[in-house]
Amino acid sequence: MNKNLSFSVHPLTSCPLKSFPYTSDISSLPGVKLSYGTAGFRADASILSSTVYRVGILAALRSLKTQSVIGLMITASHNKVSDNGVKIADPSGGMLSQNWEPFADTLANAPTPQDLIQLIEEFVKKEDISFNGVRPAEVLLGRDTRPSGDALLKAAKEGITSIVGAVATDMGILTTPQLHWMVRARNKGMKASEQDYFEQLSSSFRCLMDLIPSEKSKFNGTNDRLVVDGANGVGGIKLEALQKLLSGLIIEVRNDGENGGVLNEGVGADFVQKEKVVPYGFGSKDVGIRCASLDGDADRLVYFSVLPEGSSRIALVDGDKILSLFALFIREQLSILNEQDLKNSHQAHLGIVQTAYANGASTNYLKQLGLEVNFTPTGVKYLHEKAAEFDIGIYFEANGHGTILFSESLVGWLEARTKELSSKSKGSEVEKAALRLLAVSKLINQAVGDALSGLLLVEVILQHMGWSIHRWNELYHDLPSRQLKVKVADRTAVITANAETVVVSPPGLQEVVNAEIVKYPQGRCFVRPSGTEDVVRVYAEASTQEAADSLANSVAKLVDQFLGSKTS
Ligand code: 16G
Ligand code: MG
Repeated sequence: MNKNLSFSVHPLTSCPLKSFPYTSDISSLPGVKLSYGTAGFRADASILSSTVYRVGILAALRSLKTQSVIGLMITASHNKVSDNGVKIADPSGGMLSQNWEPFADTLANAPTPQDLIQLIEEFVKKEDISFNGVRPAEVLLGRDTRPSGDALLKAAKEGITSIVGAVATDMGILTTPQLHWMVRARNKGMKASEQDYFEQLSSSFRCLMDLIPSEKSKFNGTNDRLVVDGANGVGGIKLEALQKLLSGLIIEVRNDGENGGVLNEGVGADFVQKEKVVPYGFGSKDVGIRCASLDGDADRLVYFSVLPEGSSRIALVDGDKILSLFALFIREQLSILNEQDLKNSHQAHLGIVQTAYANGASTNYLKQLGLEVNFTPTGVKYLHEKAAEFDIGIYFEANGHGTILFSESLVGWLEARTKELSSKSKGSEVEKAALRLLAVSKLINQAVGDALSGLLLVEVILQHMGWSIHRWNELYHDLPSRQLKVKVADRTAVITANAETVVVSPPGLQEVVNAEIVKYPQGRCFVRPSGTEDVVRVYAEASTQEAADSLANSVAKLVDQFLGSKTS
């Protein structure tokens, strides 16, 4: 095939694709069908270069279309080290617009270079994408620590620069949330280097620390100590750099990839949350110490403490509990503002967003606090979109991905109000509450869930409350739950509604699932097709572990009966 195929993508727009390398591509492998899904394209790294090249083209086109800087991140998050993946950050720093996902899918699966060219031509025409000669496409590139990242970066750059005028800026090895943060900052005309990221996080952390009420017991002894499992990935390395700018907190990073540990192997937030055991490098010496775990690209965070029984078991403090801690703190500050600030014309609306995987006990707890709890399907893009509807929207998945979004109008109001209060009622409770909220909006990543910024916020809130990890974990007790995977002939046959809580197809399945659920006290169960694996997932919750296991097992059998086992 022609390696340097020159052609004009759009005759009217002079947007030529200069070359077409990587012709032996994943799309020609039998049985491989790529889907952008919830987390971008992921596969064994050895077959990904053409996909990454194509996503490079897509990123440059997206930049031309939006006239903004776009991000391209090379990572497979918590997958094994031999995998890699690629995903796009939109101008806001959020996930790629869902409107473009079908294009991403067809682009990645185009069987021949000619098909690819035709697809691009048609898409450019349909979307009316042109290069006006003034603002060329610009794409910021990031990659995690995977050894395959370098070669894939090269493929991405070639894809990007195959669009005339397009600029690919390599930002180096980064966490996924760092890249999203940088894209957002660039498009807002703000400083966007890694140093700027570290400075923003550390200065807002300092500000929150300074605002801790003096009567609250600050951490002492072992309590200012945190041990972090870095998943042998990029997060630990960045945390070590960040902590040099912090005071009032002693962080020990383990599994930082330095001592021969393998990325995500027996370590990391995904492992800890799913297996509920200590990650490698942790054990009985850590009983009683506050521990946290990041995933491979540091967009997930969970906490845990090692149980004293001498086993490898842990008390897991998952995304739901991080959400609950954040919600308590934000609610406290908002109620000071809403009740005590007479000038408060901006009664801020706080909304919580969870998925069906949130433990029912966490939802009950949040509702008992009087908070509005909303549900969306699984996947950050859905949670993020919903949270953005509120003045302050807090979203988390149980797996530890989440953040707090502040509306621009609330941030603007807080900025103005804190200025006013600093001259008229300096040191008042109202001023402190407004300053705290403003600092949280700067500390917590506004683009995407970020384990590093989330970790700093957890730490400062625990200090603010004077709480140990055990006190925090006692906020509520999780209902026992069980997750199962069912391999079926075609998982796309399962269609769900109401934020994945109800199966609408195949017909009749939900009815028999309901008939099972009613047999169990506090029973809850749902069935959904995975977005990342070729399986159907079953989640069940009930008042005892045996009951949760039994409910999950019976429903898994029903799924199997309705959908048939996978035939290879
Ligand atoms: C992806 C999603 C995560 C979701 C998970 C569910 C993003 C960035 N990541 O990792 O939010 O919880 O998929 O996987 O959206 P599943 O569909 O296989 O259950
Ligand atoms: Mg991740």
